[in-house]
Amino acid sequence: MKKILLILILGTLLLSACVTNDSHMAGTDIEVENLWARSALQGGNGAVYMLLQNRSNEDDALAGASSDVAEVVEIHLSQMKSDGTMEMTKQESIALPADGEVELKPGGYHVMLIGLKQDLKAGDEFPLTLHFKNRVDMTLSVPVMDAESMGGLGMDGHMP
Ligand SMILES: [Cu+2]
Repeated sequence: MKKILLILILGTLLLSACVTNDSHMAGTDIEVENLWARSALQGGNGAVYMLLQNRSNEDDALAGASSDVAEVVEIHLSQMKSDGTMEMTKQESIALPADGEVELKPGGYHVMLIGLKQDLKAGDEFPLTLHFKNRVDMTLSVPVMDAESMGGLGMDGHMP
């Protein structure tokens, strides 16, 4: 009888360990580094950049973002066209492969802030929420920096 009880207790412990592990897997294993937004003026557009790292063994995707500082928030990709000009296209999502990373940076992927409701001045921070395909939302505090100090690019705030 004692033996059966022990097995039951062990079984319960193992089960709860698994459940805890699962909820961790689905929630907190995306890491964000090099997060910043370019400084921009109210009424204009801004852009947010970051390094997204998927520390799990499951594929995921950045499926969108939202922020109170802009009328519309979209995921964009900038690409150099064959004629040498930059073209920006809206993306439905950005793939985040298992154990992989993707960098949002000037001249590539970025989160576009369209129709800013306030100035974004160097030194400010503002909240941005990321939406993932397979995970809960993640809200970040984005530091604003002068584009010049981060390597130039862009006079009008819409040049990513
Ligand atoms: Cu853009």
